[in-house]
Amino acid sequence: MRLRVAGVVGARASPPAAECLAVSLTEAARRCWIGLGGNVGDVAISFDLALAALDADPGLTLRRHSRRYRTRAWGLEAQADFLNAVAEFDTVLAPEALLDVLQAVERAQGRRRDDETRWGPRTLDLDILAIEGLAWHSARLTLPHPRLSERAFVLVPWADIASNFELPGLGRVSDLCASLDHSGVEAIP
Ligand code: A4P
Ligand code: MG
Repeated sequence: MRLRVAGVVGARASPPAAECLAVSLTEAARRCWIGLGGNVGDVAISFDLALAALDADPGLTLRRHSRRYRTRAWGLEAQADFLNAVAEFDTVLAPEALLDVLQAVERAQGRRRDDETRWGPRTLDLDILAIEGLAWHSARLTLPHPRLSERAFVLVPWADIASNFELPGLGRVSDLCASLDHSGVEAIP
């Protein structure tokens, strides 16, 4: 189909709009990885509902997800253990549009950012870990996620599903994962 369209483009000054749209949507789909975390309420159910809501979004297709892990709190240690996982999607959304979708799903699962402290307890946290082939920096969003290489609670589940993915300038997920202490990160049977 794309070859046929390319032939048509060569034969005409401008291809029909529908063909242009089909080509640009095909080319815009990118793989991305979302980190899920939480330690308030029934987090396992929040994860199920969040994955279903994200897969139902027209801009996202769920490909697979990691096992779930019980993890010792990082950053602010005097709080309950977290549940963590990583999910892989294909997306046609622009990076900040993807962040908007994630934050809407967080709110639907009871997240109230105004009541929180940084790194403190939360119902559901959805972080964009990386979008393949893309680096991004704005006031709202940094990609790849700036703190991921310090976090076993991200890298251990990520290595379940994308151990060979190479983060430019940082290395492979499996190598980053191997360089960290995994204590306090336990797969849930
Ligand atoms: N933001 C910038 N880049 C991104 C990105 N790549 N993905 C901005 C998502 N958001 C990004 O996020 C604050 C703001 O960061 C967002 O509004 C967005 O505009 P937040 O989720 O409220 O995070 P935070 O607590 O302020 O800080 P940070 O460093 O992003 O923390 P995390 O990653 O959210 O960590 N311990 C364990 N064991 N497991 C956990 O899941 N999570 C946290 C919170 C602390 N300790 C934990 C865990
Ligand atoms: Mg976050």
